[in-house]
Amino acid sequence: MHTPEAAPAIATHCPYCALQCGMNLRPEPGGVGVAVEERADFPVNRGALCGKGRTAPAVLSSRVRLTEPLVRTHAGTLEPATWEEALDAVAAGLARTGRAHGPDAVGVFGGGGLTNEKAYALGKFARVALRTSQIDYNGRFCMSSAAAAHQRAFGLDRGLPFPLEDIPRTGCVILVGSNLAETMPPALRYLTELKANGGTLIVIDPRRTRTADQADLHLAPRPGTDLALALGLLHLVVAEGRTDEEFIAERTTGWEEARAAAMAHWPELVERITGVPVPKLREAVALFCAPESAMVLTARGPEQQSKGTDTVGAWINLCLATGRAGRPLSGYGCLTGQGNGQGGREHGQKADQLPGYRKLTDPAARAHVAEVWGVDPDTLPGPGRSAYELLDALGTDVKALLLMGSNPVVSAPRAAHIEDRIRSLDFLAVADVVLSETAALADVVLPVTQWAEETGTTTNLEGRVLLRRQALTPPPGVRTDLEVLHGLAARLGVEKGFPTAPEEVFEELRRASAGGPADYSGISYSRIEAEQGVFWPCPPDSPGQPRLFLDRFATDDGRARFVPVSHREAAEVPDAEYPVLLTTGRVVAQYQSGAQTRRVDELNEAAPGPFVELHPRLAARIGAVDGSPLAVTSRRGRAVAPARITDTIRADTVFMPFHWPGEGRANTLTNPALDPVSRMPEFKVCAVRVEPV
Ligand SMILES: Nc1nc2c(c(=O)[nH]1)N[C@H]1C(S)=C(S)[C@@H](COP(=O)(O)OP(=O)(O)OC[C@H]3O[C@@H](n4cnc5c(=O)[nH]c(N)nc54)[C@H](O)[C@@H]3O)O[C@H]1N2
Ligand SMILES: Nc1nc2c(c(=O)[nH]1)N[C@H]1C(S)=C(S)[C@@H](COP(=O)(O)OP(=O)(O)OC[C@H]3O[C@@H](n4cnc5c(=O)[nH]c(N)nc54)[C@H](O)[C@@H]3O)O[C@H]1N2
Ligand code: SF4
Ligand SMILES: [Mo]
Repeated sequence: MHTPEAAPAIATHCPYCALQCGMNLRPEPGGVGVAVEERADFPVNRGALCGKGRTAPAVLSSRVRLTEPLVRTHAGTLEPATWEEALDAVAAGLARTGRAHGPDAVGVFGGGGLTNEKAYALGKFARVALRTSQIDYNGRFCMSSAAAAHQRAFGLDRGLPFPLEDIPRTGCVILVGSNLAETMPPALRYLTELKANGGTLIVIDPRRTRTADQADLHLAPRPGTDLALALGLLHLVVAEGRTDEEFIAERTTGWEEARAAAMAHWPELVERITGVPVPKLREAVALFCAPESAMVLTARGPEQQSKGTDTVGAWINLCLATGRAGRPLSGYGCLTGQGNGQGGREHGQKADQLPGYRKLTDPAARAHVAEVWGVDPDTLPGPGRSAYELLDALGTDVKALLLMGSNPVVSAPRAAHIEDRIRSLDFLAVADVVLSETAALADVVLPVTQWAEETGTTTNLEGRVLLRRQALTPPPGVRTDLEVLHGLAARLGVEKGFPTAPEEVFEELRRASAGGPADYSGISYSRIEAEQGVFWPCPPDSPGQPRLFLDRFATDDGRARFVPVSHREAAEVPDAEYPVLLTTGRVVAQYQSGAQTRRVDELNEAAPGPFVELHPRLAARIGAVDGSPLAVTSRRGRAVAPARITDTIRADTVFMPFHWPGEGRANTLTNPALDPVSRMPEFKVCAVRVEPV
């Protein structure tokens, strides 16, 4: 709608996923809302948006969001309070617990949707204002296995070592456990362009998804068997003489051990484990090895397993053995998920980490960051627990929690147990934009501003640092997360060091990250705007690095490291009592725990509630009727949701999306078995029983 006084559009990015699509926001006359407009100049999405991005302004409405702080009364209800009362109550609750039980009795839980500035400030708040080691965040549930495998093989974790624009120009892409067509719809274009250019696409997913529909070859392994599959392909590569010996000799170490491990996974064995026929394995190897360049991209399918790190390692080994890494248009990459899934893992809200992707256990890193923070390095705590272990410790070792940017009542594995743990806390404070299922359990709820109402940077799945500019004045009753941390720190006796201006925080982050693996010191707000984003690492005067590892890997000797890995079973395998495999994931119209998207009418109409996807053969065996309720039971609990019968899923597997609370909550069922390296829970495979209600 055009009016004479229409304000100029402001270029920004979507609040949701890691694609961080560019969009323009035009403030509506009167300053109460914004309209989303196409932003064709931003290269990642070139104007295209999915339904979530298009409807994001609906969550800005005061009808669905929090507009005043809430404090729990003696009668047990949440009632409106002033900001002074609310912040006093939070500071008192956290300080009381710390005094009574020591600083590590106070926990902090963050989110990969928080901007770099917020993630940085939250990590600093935990270590400097609370002096607790007990901080982690929901990114642990997201890409932590790929991050760990990246570190192990390449010495550096940036999700994609190349920009998305390289994808259409490579020869073959293996997409492992990513349903891009639903989880990053505008990125599907890169795959259709790949095919138009003569490249081939292999999709590996137990379901024939809308993404798999695009593939030249679709392999549908049993959930939890990707490790065997990757090893089987490597076995064939060796057996067929398709290794790149020159690359292996010049650019890698550890091949002999990795080769020996792969040779134990002969094709017939792999067929038995995965359910993928040997001829299809051979076809995949032929497609992958024929062109000059090729890529492997993984997402949550292979990563959210109790062996996710080794599984990603096996895919990296395949790339290294065939010389498809550290070369133009070739490599391994992870499609990170959350809006700031990349930056959120770099600046210190992770249990073992300091800003700039530095290690909390590294004395030089501690000294550098302590100097920026103006504290004695000896006062910085050591590493804490991982996300699930932290949530599991609530009410026992960890008695008070500050939560910012996650809704674990819906999204954590074994959610009924985690909900109990959260209820058993002495004190819970939640900063959120809506009254999420977790916020509803809090003693104090702090209503915060949203993407269009504040300024901050995110780092998208390519490692491209982006700027979101404030486009609109927030409602009077809300504050920014940075103002919350400033107010709490002051009440805890730390007057300085928690500025509220995002750019001031970013300037400090630049200094704190300088010289670290994720070096942002050469990046500024004005540079980001002038250049459509800047790729890290970016020391001063660097142009930024869209493409990594072309000359050397980030290891001490510059060589990539093969890691010898072998297949092992999922933590839980089907048996007589629980004979079916459950896997979980997403649908296009809902985002994560649904806290935001379940408040948007258009999205609810498209995806109104949970369901259980199952094959007609399984349906016939158990007597399931399409649309009728099914009970799904695991060792953790029972969930009920309507059956959705489709032949696009394996007959031994059912699928549930995890976006809803209540009876149909998928995470009531999931198994919190953790990967030993990344501490990632096994969201993608557990054993269940399925029966009509
Ligand atoms: N619409 C929407 N988009 C989103 C999000 C959202 O919630 N909704 N969340 C964002 C975030 S944070 C993330 S992390 C990404 C996630 O993006 P994706 O990883 O694409 O999403 P998922 O649906 O979790 O899983 C992808 C696929 O893995 C398959 N899968 C299940 N088990 C296995 C297995 O054992 N092996 C293999 N190979 N595949 C398996 C599932 O069938 C599913 O199709 O999406 C981002 N985008
Ligand atoms: N079964 C199953 N479970 C899963 C997964 C799966 O595939 N299967 N995937 C996992 C993955 S990959 C992820 S990433 C997690 C995500 O799950 P969650 O961590 O629960 O993520 P969200 O639902 O995005 O929760 C973000 C919360 O923070 C609020 N919020 C948004 N922006 C801000 C902000 O700037 N400041 C503050 N203070 N609050 C904000 C939102 O309103 C929302 O309540 O779920 C995991 N759980
Ligand atoms: S694909 Fe992701 S970033 Fe793009 S509009 Fe949709 S949710 Fe937003
Ligand atoms: Mo995620």
